[in-house]
Amino acid sequence: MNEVRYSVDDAVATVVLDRPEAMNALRATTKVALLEALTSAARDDAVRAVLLTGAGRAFCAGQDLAEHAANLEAGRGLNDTVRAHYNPIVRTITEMDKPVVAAVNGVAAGAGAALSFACDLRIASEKARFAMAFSGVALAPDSGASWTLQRLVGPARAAELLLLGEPFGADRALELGIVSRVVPAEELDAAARALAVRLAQGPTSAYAAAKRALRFAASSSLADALALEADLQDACVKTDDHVGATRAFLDKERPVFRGR
Ligand code: T3D
Repeated sequence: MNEVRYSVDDAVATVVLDRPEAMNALRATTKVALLEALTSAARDDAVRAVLLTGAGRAFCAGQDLAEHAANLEAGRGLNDTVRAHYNPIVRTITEMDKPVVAAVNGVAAGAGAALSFACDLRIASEKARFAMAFSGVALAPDSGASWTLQRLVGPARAAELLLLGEPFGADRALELGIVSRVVPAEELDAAARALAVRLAQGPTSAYAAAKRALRFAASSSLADALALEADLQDACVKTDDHVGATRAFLDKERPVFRGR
């Protein structure tokens, strides 16, 4: 049973949620496999960008509610799921030193939507739909949705989306700034892959620094953010990519980034 497919090509790790018969809903085995795949991508120096998508007509329908109901009936501690699975998955995506692209091919609901929000960039098929389904099943937002969504759309809209839970389509997601691009369904794979390959050919250390700076600045003072930027810049100016790109600019050539 392979609920998550993982492959590496052109320095891009592709992670595919693969339970199309259940809209790629996340049961425990799926979440374990997803964390394993993301951890492999984070640790592999040959990987310079990650692409996350879903098989079939869904991106991810969030928590598997059939398994969840069985757990409720068995009286098992539910918070284990959030702490043991969702939190490490989201932290692995946000804290890895390489860009992560979500190719949102279909419906993204609850924790599935939150997974896409944790990624650095989102590109959507015109068939994508988002549903902050947590309140519909009387649950609090998890998987970082309370943190990521308000940074994407602002606190007022995040409150509206999370409290009312009304689904919205790709065009609305584009208007809200949740996705950066919407493409016809048949073009999504190629467009998302091209974006991931472009990132994989970019200045990996500078991308890592940008991710760290953005994450830190989200909850720090300007003074602290300036201090971290200075430290990160100290590290970036020492990279071969920076030295080479500066030389290339002066020589009127295209830079080649090797990710070191
Ligand atoms: O402690 C904890 O674990 C809490 C953590 C919670 C995190 C969360 O993610 S809470 C939110 C959980 N997700 C939802 O509430 C979404 C439930 N699903 C839906 O609302 C709809 O299915 C969709 C909007 C996603 C898609 O609608 P539609 O009409 O396109 O498809 P459908 O017919 O509803 O679903 C197709 C099949 O997928 C269906 O199975 P069947 O009848 O063909 O055998 C459906 O049951 C299954 N499916 C969809 N979502 C889930 C699911 N099965 C299990 N869990 C799901 N989340």
